[in-house]
Amino acid sequence: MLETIQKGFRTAKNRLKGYREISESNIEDALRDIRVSLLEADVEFHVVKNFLTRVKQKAIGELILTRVEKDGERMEATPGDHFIKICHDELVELMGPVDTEIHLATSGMTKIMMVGLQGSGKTTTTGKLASHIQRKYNKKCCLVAADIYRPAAVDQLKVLGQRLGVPVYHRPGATPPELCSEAIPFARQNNCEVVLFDTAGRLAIDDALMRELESIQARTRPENVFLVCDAMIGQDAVKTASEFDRRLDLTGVVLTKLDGDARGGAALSIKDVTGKPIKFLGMGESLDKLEEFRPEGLASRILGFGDIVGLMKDFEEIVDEKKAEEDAKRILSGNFNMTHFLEQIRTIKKMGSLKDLFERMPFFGEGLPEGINLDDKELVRVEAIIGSMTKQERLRPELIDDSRATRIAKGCGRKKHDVQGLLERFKGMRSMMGHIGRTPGLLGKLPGFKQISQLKQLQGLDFSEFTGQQNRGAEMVDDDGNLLMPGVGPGGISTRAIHRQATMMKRAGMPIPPEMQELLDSSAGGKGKQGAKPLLIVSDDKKKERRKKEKAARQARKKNSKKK
Ligand SMILES: Nc1nc2c(ncn2[C@@H]2O[C@H](COP(=O)(O)OP(=O)(O)OP(=O)(O)O)[C@@H](O)[C@H]2O)c(=O)[nH]1
Ligand SMILES: [Mg+2]
Repeated sequence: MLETIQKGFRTAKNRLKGYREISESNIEDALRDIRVSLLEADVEFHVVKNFLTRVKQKAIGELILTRVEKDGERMEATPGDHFIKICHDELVELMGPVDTEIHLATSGMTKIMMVGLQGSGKTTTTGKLASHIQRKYNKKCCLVAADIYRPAAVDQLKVLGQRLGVPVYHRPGATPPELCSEAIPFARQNNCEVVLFDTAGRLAIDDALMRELESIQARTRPENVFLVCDAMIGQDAVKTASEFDRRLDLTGVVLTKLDGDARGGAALSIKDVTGKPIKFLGMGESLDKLEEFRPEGLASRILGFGDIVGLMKDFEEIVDEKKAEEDAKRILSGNFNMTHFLEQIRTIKKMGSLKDLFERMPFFGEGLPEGINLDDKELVRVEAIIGSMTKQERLRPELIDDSRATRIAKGCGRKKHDVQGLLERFKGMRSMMGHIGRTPGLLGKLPGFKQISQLKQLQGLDFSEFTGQQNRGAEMVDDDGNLLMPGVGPGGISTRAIHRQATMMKRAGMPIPPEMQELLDSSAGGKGKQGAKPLLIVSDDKKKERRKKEKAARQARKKNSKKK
């Protein structure tokens, strides 16, 4: 999503390359790129105009700090960076502030009314929202099937209710306003604290149905009236929102189908035009694909800096913090086996698709490199391989020799070299983690675990330096399309990767563990050079070579001793 807008900002930033300051003349081209991309993305014209005026005002003539010292490290910012920061702040201002709370009734039942055009995603969102409320507020929900016009509508909601394990109210023959008010005592009897009304859709705004909604509102006095809007309809979404708001005084908007090829214009205009906040984003058809709307997050995504905050939230919700810390300790002690690895994979799987996950990381701000296929099936494959290992093999992967690898491969329907490839990657990762982990105090600073918020500090740094992914994306997958860990490939851990790690850690104010320093010292001179010598050689070729040499040496020794 949002590719059009992203491209505009990227081009604009590039236009400012090479300039030492932002001036009236050099900013014009950049602003034009943004204007075109915003209009193409269907952002409302006045919104675009005002946005650009504000950006321009802030950007010109402001003193730009290009160099700062932080913790002894010198950091540089270009006028392009500065410009993007201004755009980011303005985007946040345009879409914010954050307002994702559900208004809860001070006493008694909390009522939520869902309204919107036909097919916008009301019913699906009703289900998603119930699931969200049960998780976040720990309140039991009840759904009300108040769409009596579309034949399958009631069944659709009942299926959702069943899947969520929540009661669904409907009485054939009743009118929608009757259904909604009757549902309140029904919900109470079922020990529910929140009731959600799924109303009928309309093709266009029509008066009869609008009056029906007004009548439901008058009879039930809902604390929340949410308009569900399909983001794909662009500017029309904004018009619809204005009209619904005029009649029903909306609490907020849920934008759906932002996972599709929506151009994202609605997200930027709705708040500005209607004054009503976007509360949630629908990011897919399944029940877990609802995100709380955070302008910061969307602004970062639009600008291509990834959505670190969103990622952190996902981690926090899914990963049990205490357990994560234990995991981290174990991983970092190098005392990490295949069973733990499998658990990690399952956690990642719970967080959604790999592609989703990666797209939200800052390293891939400019989109995933072409040709990279982040295949979720890869996780399934890895799971299957580990699944056909014996318990002992999982605990001590070093036991897996050639014949065991053949057996495991048969068991999961993969090739022997798949099994071996996985083992190599696993070992590489384990030894790397072991090296890093032997320094106390470092633990919480590694991303992915308890203090993942540390990542935030790294925002704005050049991550490509750390991951080495820029223009080198192809290294992320091997010949068989397997996903590789950055810096730790089947060829071992590369010198460059260690140097990148060290640079990142220094910048983040982390101490460099002695083991790592040792590695760095021993590779001095190799830094950054093309074809630098890998430090830990684990590739098959090299291993063979080494074994050959060792064998030759052994034989020579034998010969010598025989001679004696
Ligand atoms: N990709 C994607 N599809 C969605 C999303 N939300 C809903 N859908 C799909 O959109 C279609 C319509 O969704 P519904 O929830 O039935 O829409 P509705 O507004 O209740 O439709 P009516 O009751 O007919 O007015 C379904 O196929 C949903 O699976 C979303 O966030 N992303
Ligand atoms: Mg519906």
